[in-house]
Amino acid sequence: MSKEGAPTISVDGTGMRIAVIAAQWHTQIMDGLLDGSRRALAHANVTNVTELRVPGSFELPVAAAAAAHADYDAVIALGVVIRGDTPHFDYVCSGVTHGLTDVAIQTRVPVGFGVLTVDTEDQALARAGLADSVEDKGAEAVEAAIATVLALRNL
Ligand code: DLZ
Repeated sequence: MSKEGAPTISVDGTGMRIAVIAAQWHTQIMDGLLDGSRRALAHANVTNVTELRVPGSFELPVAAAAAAHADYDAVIALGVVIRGDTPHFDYVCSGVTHGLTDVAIQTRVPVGFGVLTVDTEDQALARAGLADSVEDKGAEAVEAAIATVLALRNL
């Protein structure tokens, strides 16, 4: 998946209460994703933000579920999973992807999917919102979640 075809999303999240759940593996990349999410939240005028750290990406869904049940308007999930030599990568990616999807559907609280699932560290660095990155997936996850909160209000 590349940035080709991605929309330009401009959102106003004034008054929203948002939880950012971030894993801790791959520190430099995670710091980039977190900073990107903070920039996007500030840009969208969101001041009521709770940041929560969990050990790995596999733990993101349970924390996202707890946040969704704690009356947050949206949850942003941030993580980095880099392929290794064993099938573990596939299980973690599957668990976090299906888990976060379930949380959003079951609770109807939008979940921004800022989890990088990549083959190499370089691919993750390119998407981490760092000075040399070409993409900012932490910010994109925030923008998508806020846009979805606003969209659901029209139903
Ligand atoms: C075990 C593991 C491995 C091998 N790789 C990653 C990774 O690249 N990114 C990540 O966020 N977490 C990884 N983990 C940890 C799992 O997500 C989880 O924290 C552990 O399996 C404990 O439940």
